[in-house]
Amino acid sequence: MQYETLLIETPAKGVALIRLNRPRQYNALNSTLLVELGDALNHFETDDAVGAVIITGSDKAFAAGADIAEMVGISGQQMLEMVEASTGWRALSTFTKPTVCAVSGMALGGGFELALQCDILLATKGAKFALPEVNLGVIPGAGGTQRVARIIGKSLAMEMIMNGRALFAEEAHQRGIVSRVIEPTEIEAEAVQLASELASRAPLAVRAGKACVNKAMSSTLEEGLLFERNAFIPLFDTEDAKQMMTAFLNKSN
Ligand code: CO8
Repeated sequence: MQYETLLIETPAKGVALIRLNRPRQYNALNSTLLVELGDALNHFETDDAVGAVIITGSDKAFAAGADIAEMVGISGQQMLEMVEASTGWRALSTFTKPTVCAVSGMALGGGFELALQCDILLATKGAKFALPEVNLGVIPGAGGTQRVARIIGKSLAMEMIMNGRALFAEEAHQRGIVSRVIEPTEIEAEAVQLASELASRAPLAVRAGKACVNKAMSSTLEEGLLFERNAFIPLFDTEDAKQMMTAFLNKSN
C-alpha cells in the first residue's frame, strides 16, 4: 500500500503499522492524510491477515494537530464539508479490531484526539499531550472535549480545553490517558509485542471486549450491562470458546 502521507509496515505476523509521515509539518493531519488513514483502516478491517493495528508517528511528534494551513480563513460550512470528507475519523471510530497508539513527542489538538480514538495508548517519557485549539480561537472538534472529560474528569479537562494546559507522559499515565510510559528506544518494540499478543487472541472475543469498553465510555451503566450481556452470550457459540475451554480442561493450552 503506497500513500503520500502514511507509511505502512508489517512488523510482525498479524500486525499492521501505520506511520504518520509528514515530518516537515510535525505530522499535522491534512485532508490527504485523513483520507489515506480511512483507506488504510478500511483495508485492514477486511484483511483477515491483520489482527491488530499500530498507529504511530516519528520520534519528535505523533501529530501536531489538524493542518492549520487548511483551516485558516475557512467558514463553518467549509469546515463541515472538510470534516465529512475526512474519512479517517469515521474509519477509526468504527474499526472493530484492536488499535495500539504509540506516541513519541507531541500529540496536540487533533493529534491527541486521534490517539484518544485508539484502544490502548502507549507514550514515551517525554511525550506531551495538549488541546491548544483555544489558542486558535476554536475548540477540539474530533471528540477531544468529550473523551478527555470522561477519562480525566471535569476540572483538569477544563484546564486543558479552556486554557491549553498540557499533560506530560507521567501525568497522562496517572490520569488514565496512557496505559504505559516507556523509554523512547523501546516504545515501538513494546507496541509491536502488545499488538502481536492482541492479534494472536480469539478475534471475536477481542472485538467484543473492545466494543463493550467503548460502550462503557458512552452509556449509562444499565445500557452498558445490557450491551455486555448481548456481546457475551453469542461468544459461547464460537469455535474458539469451545476449543479454548476444552483445551484448558485438558491442560493442552
Ligand atoms: N498545522 C500546520 N502546520 C504545522 C502545524 C499544524 N498543526 N504544526 C506545525 N506546523 C508546521 C509549522 O507551520 C512549520 O512549518 P514551516 O517550517 O513551513 O514554517 C513546521 O511545522 C515546524 O513548526 P514550528 O516552526 O512551529 O516548530 P516548533 O518546533 O517551533 O514548534 C509546535 C512545534 C509546538 C508543534 C508548533 O508548530 C505548534 O504549536 N503547532 C500548532 C499546534 C496546534 O495548535 N495544534 C492544534 C491545531 S487545531 C486542531 O487540531 C483542531 C482539530 C480539529 C479536528 C476536527 C476534525 C473532525
